[in-house]
Amino acid sequence: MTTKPPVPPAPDPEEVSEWIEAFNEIIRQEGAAHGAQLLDALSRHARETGVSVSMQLNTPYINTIPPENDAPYPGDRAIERRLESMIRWNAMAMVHRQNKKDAGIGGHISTYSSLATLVEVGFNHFFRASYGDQPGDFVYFQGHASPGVYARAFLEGRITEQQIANFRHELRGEPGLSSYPHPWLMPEFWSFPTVSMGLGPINSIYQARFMRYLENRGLIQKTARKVWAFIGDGESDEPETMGSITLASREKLDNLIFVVNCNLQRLDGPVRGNGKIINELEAAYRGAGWNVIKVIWGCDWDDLLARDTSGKLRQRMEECVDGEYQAFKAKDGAFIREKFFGKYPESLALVSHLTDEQVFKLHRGGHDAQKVYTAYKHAVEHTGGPTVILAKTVKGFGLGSAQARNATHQEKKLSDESLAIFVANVQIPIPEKEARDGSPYLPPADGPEIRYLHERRRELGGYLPARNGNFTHIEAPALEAFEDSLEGSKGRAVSTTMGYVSMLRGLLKDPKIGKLIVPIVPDEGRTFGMESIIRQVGIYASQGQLYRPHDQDMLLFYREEKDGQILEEGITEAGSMASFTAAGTSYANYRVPMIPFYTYYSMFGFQRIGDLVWAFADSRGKGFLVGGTAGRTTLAGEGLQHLDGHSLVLSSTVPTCAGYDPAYVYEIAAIVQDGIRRMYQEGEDLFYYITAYNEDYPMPAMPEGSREGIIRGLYKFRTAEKGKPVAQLFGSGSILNEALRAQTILAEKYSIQTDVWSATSYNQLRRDALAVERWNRLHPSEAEKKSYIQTVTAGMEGPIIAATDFMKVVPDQISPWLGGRLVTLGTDGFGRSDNREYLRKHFEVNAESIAAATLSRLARDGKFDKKKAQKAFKDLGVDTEKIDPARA
Ligand SMILES: Cc1ncc(C[n+]2csc(CCOP(=O)(O)OP(=O)(O)O)c2C)c(N)n1
Ligand SMILES: [Mg+2]
Repeated sequence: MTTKPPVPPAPDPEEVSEWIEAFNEIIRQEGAAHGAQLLDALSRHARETGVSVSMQLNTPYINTIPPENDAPYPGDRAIERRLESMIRWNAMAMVHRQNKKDAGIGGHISTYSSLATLVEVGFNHFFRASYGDQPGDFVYFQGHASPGVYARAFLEGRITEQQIANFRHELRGEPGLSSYPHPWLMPEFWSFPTVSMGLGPINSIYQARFMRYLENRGLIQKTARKVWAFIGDGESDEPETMGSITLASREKLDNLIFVVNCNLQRLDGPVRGNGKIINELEAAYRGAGWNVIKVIWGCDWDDLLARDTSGKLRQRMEECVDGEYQAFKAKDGAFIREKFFGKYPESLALVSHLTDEQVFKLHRGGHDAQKVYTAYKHAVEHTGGPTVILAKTVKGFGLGSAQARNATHQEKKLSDESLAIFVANVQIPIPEKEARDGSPYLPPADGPEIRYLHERRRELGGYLPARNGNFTHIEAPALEAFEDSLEGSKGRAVSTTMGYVSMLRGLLKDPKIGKLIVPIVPDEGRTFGMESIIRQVGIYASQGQLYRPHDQDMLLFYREEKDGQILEEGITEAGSMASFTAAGTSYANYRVPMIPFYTYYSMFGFQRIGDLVWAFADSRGKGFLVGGTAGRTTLAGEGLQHLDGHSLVLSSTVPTCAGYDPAYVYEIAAIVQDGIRRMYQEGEDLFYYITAYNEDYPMPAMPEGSREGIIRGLYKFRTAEKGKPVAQLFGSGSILNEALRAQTILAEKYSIQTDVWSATSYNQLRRDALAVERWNRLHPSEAEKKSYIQTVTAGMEGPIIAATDFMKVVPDQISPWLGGRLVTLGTDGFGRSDNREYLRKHFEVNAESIAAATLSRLARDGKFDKKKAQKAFKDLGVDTEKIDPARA
């Protein structure tokens, strides 16, 4: 039994006030900084002597920056207010009208209404569109606030009235507007897809780090460019949002500013009804070493706080939980007076001179341009680390009966009356009928507002958001430059992973493109034998190497350098994917066409961070994902969680991802060479997923004439030795070797001749066939075209037995064009811990299973004796009665 330590008696209040008085005296005489130093020294001393002092990560629930430090506002507040009202109106009207016209088309009005001031202050005073000839700031907008961003671009004349009328109507044969930020859909407007919660924040952190990487490697000029990320408070619960915040402080990313729109609500209700999200986030970011600026109260609270000599107002601010703060804004001034101020006579007295309406209108900090401006100014001037601004706002701000309600997020349209009232309130000069219809308002081009708007943007170097996908295309190295990979291993047993790593080493030496290569690994470099690359180009470390590594004297020591080229991300596949995204979109964001190679444990790729890959594709990212330790039977020993038999299925779901499953190193070289050509020379929006295996076997030299087939997905690797083949064996990746062994077994034991084909990409074969099929469907009066797979298989004899180390559905992708000839062997089901021999036997993808399956099919086709086929299973050791591995 444990006994609780006795609770010490609370300190005597008189004793406490004596200490406070003495401390105040020090501050009066020596200043606040001196006071802070003394306190620091005192608490350090206390800890050293064993006195436990609690860590204070929260500051009082008031603005971090006191009113006396408010920066003078540089803009014309009256004009900015009018502009903001117009933008608010147009954003809301656009969503409202669309839902009136097309019920259920959706859209959001409440996110932007809470965010408007936060982004408008940025647009008018901070977001630079360029730095000289260099690209400007990067702004990650909250995805659901897109209507507001469109509404501003409409006033700027960058989005037409027709587009506004086609918000969420992208398929009408006229330009429309995508629901959310999607570079794929609006490639000249959006750069950063953010609408999947959490992806914007993590991508923005790694973007800021990648900016430093490019600067430190001398690939871009150092500028004052910032990465701004606007994030929801609800979104902050996503692990991706805050999972990498220590990287930002560790890397001293003072080019990064997070603005958390703390409207206290998410979709269903309050983010922290029973607590305070701002305090929770403050402690987390402060603990992680960020500069935290809370913007909780607007200027109209300054006077109340100055007169709060009793401290009761501050006490009330501390006491209330977010559920109450939300309710205050959903009710009215009388309610706030009674429930908030009214709890103590002292706090009630502070608002006795205000009407209920004035009490209701006391601003939250995030709706006060002055407070927001001050916070932003401090943030951009802060050096040595990232800043987070926690801005308190009201969800659905200004939407009358829809403000701060639990259902506010889902509000798509207001009543026609509410719209008319809104327009009258904020003085948008449109007739009531148009207001009720939700017509957009465009003030005269030569009026003060529009002139002001353009002037501000001119001052800040242009318009945002804007994406420019043009870049100076680079010439891909010729295939001959990959000579080492093409000539085979001369009998030495190596894995495709090893071969890939040597190929990468060669590419890094390429005089033209070597410096553009970005090798990325998530603490798996040694697994893939990449130590030599670490030695060759070093690991990027913004501080260089502050220690002498223990293995300094060894050839392959752990080399960290300020201009190192490898991004060794540690154990974070999400972070590594975010780096891959920053690098793979660098051609558009920085005008530097970086070529990332992200090499990882294939199981922890698409399945773990698939949504980041989807956003990468949306961003028109380029580069190579390389799934090492691929294949459900090739990676020995690791078992169920590690054996990957489906990354190729998942990669096939991404429209711009070309998935390849090469068996030999020369195939990888041919694929990579063609990939660089297509992505960086031809400028195609495309990226690659390539599997790499760790089974060692001799790598043959590239056969004459195989290049096209490798790229298109299928080529003949070994012709039947004696006479005409009666069946075809397709193999991919390391299982191609099993197909080759099966060819020998069939020939030697059963006198069955077969051809063996390397199927490098069922994904490419299928996409080509689908496209041809579609054309044929749409053009019945014209001569039918043939897809590559149809052309190649037309001359083949007999059934096709396809074996893969992935799920059967991978080869099955081409079955519609094979007229029932396809028999697939694959690795459906959970993996096991064992060696390759037993794994392949279990999953029925070994040579014996392939040979037996061939005989079985020939028997069904009447080309082989049925009894002999049945006996073959026994002779070849294939258990016909064991449990189906797909369900085992
Ligand atoms: C990964 C993911 N899950 C769920 C959603 C659906 N969703 C859209 S907005 C939203 C609530 C957002 O709340 P918050 O982040 O607080 O933003 P606010 O609109 O309040 O500013 C949800 C759950 C999504 N977009 N992405
Ligand atoms: Mg919210």
